[in-house]
Amino acid sequence: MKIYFAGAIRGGREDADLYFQLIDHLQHYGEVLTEHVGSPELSGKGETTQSDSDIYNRDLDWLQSADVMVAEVSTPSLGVGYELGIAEKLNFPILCLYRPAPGKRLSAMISGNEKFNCQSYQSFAEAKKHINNFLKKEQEE
Ligand code: 6K6
Repeated sequence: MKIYFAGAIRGGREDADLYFQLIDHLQHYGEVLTEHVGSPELSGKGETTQSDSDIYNRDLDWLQSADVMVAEVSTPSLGVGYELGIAEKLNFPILCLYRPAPGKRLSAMISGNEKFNCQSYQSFAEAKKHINNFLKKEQEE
């Protein structure tokens, strides 16, 4: 199974450690195409030797080859929102993980979309349960 993991980069790296752990768990189910999203070395500037246009084209190719998408959407990110919109049109299963926080609400464009399986969680263990439920179902199909 090819898994596209989406998480904030220029949107903010506050959850980078969590992305790393989620990706590690996802790798039990298949190939995570976007392993770099959890990289601890990657700053919020998303600095790289690659041009933005190379990053965009490579990520779109990966998105088109993916079987499922898992997005961590607690940190608002234009890139993740864009990827979710494309993934919806590609019509594959999408899990959105969200950690509620005081004074913050998930965008209605994500929580209000029936095509997105949105699940809230408080702990890493709870996030893993949502991933297991989602991917075990996909493996059966
Ligand atoms: C080099 C090494 C790691 O990251 C880089 C450079 N930047 C990016 N590389 C790959 N994918 C990226 C990069 N910047 C954004 N993206 C994609 O957009 C990822 O797939 C993320 O899910 C999403 C993050 O968007 P922003 O708007 O928060 O940056």
